[in-house]
Order: sequence, then structure tokens, then C-alpha cells
Amino acid sequence: MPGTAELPVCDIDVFSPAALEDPEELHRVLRGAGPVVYLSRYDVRALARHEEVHAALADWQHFESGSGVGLANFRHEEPWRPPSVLLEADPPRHDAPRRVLRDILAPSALRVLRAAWQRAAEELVEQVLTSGTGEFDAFTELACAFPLKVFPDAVGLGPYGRENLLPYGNVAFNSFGPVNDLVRADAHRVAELSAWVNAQCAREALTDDGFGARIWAAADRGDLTRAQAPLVVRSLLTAGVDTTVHGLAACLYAFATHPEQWQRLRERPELARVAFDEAVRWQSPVQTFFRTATTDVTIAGALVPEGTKILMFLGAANRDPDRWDDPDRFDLTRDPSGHVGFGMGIHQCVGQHVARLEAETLLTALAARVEHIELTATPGRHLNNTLRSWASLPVRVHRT
Ligand code: HEM
Ligand code: OVM
Repeated sequence: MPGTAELPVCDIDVFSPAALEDPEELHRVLRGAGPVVYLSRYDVRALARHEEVHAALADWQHFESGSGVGLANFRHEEPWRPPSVLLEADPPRHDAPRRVLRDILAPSALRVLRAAWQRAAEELVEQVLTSGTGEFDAFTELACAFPLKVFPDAVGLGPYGRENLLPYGNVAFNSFGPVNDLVRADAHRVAELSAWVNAQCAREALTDDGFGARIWAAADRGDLTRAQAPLVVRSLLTAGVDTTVHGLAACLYAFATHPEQWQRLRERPELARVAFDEAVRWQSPVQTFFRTATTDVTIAGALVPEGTKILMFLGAANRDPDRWDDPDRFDLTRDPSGHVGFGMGIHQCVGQHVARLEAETLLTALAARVEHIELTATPGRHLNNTLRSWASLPVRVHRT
């Protein structure tokens, strides 16, 4: 590969089970090696420092998404599904879908959901607290249950097949990595899961009062084409479930392991929002995304040749000691703004207000009812090529 001779080289498989299970040591190695590191295993360059990750994400002119934001280069490889008109598109094609979804998912548009989501959170927490011994799996009972209780209804999905949502997201987030055992394990389900998700994107499959119906109404107005509308619905179903599940799990894990921070939240429940952002910084539920260089471009003096892939380590940037004081500490007194856990620039997470509303309602319902959260066993990780995800979070809670 041209221009790699001068670069620090890392031969670690960054998508190996060991690296995915415990990425922090890898992140230290990558940040320490230099501003641009050559990953020989995948023949790509990588950025792991906050300054370079932030700058590359902000520079869509030189670092495009249209060739795919995974390892696969859409210039040379057939994508596993028609590309996303948001995530995998560049201006000007990105503009119209982005504007439509931005308006539908804006804080002002979500206000009507808050009271119902708050009630749903209170019901769920009451049910978990009264139905057992106070010992339960906070991953399945809270982090999975709550988004699945509120988000599919908000999109306007029908009642059948919702159990496909998490497996489909798992497939989609795995697909940004190499074709490894994680991808092969689900290969037999891809056709069936895709068929279900694609069917839910049709106007007839959606209720007439959800995000999905508003996307179709935008097509009626001519703000989107009729071909784009189902793909924008698909973006919600792909990006909107697993992310919040593992983001909420990150919050619960953070508080279970930082009891003094839980006390702080209980004293000041209005910290729920900053707590969620700090948990997203601290765990980075979405760990990585790629970009592709549109021209020969230099980063910190290192040439990145046109058409080559660059892997951005959001999780490493979010714990860069040159950007954050005591980066490994989960701390509600810090200002986490500037973290890249939701990305940065024109592709920055358009669903972040949805995620924040879920976190805020669930955390305030819990904070009002639970004095302590503690782990009763080591939490289980679920491995995914892109998501820092969970399998279990066994906890004991004490009611107030
Ligand atoms: C984009 C993370 C929740 C929908 C992104 C990106 C990140 C991200 C890092 C940027 C991708 C890039 O730059 O290539 C997260 C995290 C979440 C979350 C950590 C929860 C904790 C959601 C939710 C939705 C959503 C709830 C839908 C309601 C999207 C969409 C994009 C996106 C459609 C593409 C935006 C574009 O390309 O313009 N998200 N997300 N996300 N997210 Fe999220
Ligand atoms: C999409 C999308 C957006 C963000 C993340 C993502 C699977 C997908 O537009 O389909 O991950």
C-alpha cells in the first residue's frame, strides 16, 4: 500500500474476540503509536486520538461515507443491502433525507412523547421492583425491555415480529467489520431478518401517527422520493434499537460500579441527561466507523491515498487523556460535550434526542425508587464488530 512505509504499524486484529471483549488496552496502544496508524491485518489506516478523529469526522469533503462506513469499500464490493440514504450517503444526496429525519426527531417534535414514556418507565421499574426479590438482569429487564416498550410504537410498527429488531441491528452493526465468525454466525438469518424489516418500511405496515407515517408524509410533500421513504424508515429500524439498548446498559453498568455517582443523580435527577452523555462517552456503545478518502489527503503529515479506508476509533477518542481529565472515570461533574460517541459533523446521530429521552425517563424513574444498584456477578458482554454490547447485567437493587 503506498505511503505506509513511514507509518507506525499495528498488526493486532482489532475485530478479534479479545479486542472486542476488552478494547481499552488496544485503544491505548493505538493512541500511543501515533496520530495515524497502519493496521496491517486489514490494510487500512486508523485514527484513535480525539483531535484527529474529531477533525476527520467534521471533514466530509475529504472523508466520505458514500463508499460505506464499514471495512467493505462500496467502490469495489457489493453492499449486503441497498446503502442507507443517510449513513452511507454524501451531500447532496444526504441532504434531503437528513433534513426530513432531523425535523421528525427534533426535541420539539418529541415533546409529545415525554409524558407517555415517563409513565412507561415508571410502570416498567415498578413491575421489576415488585415482581421479584430485587435481584434481576438489568440488561434484559430494563435496558432491552424499555426501548422495546416505547420505540417500536413511536415508529408505528405493527405488533408482530418485533423480536427481529435486535437481531437485525446486530447483523447490521456486525456488517461494518470484516467477514469474521461474528458475521458468519448470523449469515443464515440475514435474508429472513431483512425481509421482515423491509416489509415494515412500507406505508401500509405503519400506523398513521408515528415517525414512519411522518416519513411517508414527507414523500407525499415531495421532500423525499418514494424510493427514499422506505429506506429512511429502515434507518430508524436499523440504528434506533440496539444503540439505545446498549447505551442504557452502559448507564446502568456505570451506576452499578460508581455508587457515589448514583447518589449524586438521586439528589439531582436533572443530571440524568448529562449522565447519559457521560455514559456514552465512557463506554462508546458505537465503537468505530470507517470513512474513505476522496482525494490524497494528509493527516498530521501522513499521506492518506485517495480511495483508501480510514477506521475511526470513537471509543479511543472518547478516552484520550490529551482531551479528557482522568478519562477512565465515569463522572457526572465533568462536561462530556465534545465526545464523539454520537459522531460529529453532518452525520452526527440524528436520533440522539430519542436516545436521550429514553435515558432520561428511565433513569429518573429508577432514581426515584432505587437507593442502591450493585452487581451480583460479572456482567456478560455480547461481541459485535461495532457495538460495545452486553449479554447480561446481574444486579441487586434496594428500594427506597
Ligand atoms: C448516526 C451513535 C441512537 C439513528 C449515528 C452515528 C453514531 C451514532 C456514532 C454517526 C455515524 C457516522 O458518522 O458515520 C448512536 C448512539 C446511540 C444512537 C451511541 C444511542 C446511545 C440512535 C437512535 C436513532 C439513531 C435512537 C433513531 C431514532 C441514527 C441515524 C444515523 C445515526 C439515522 C445516520 C445519520 C446520518 O448519517 O446523517 N448514530 N446512535 N441513532 N444514528 Fe445514531
Ligand atoms: C442507517 C444507519 C444509521 C446509523 C447506524 C446504523 C447499523 C445504520 O441509516 O441505516 O447502523
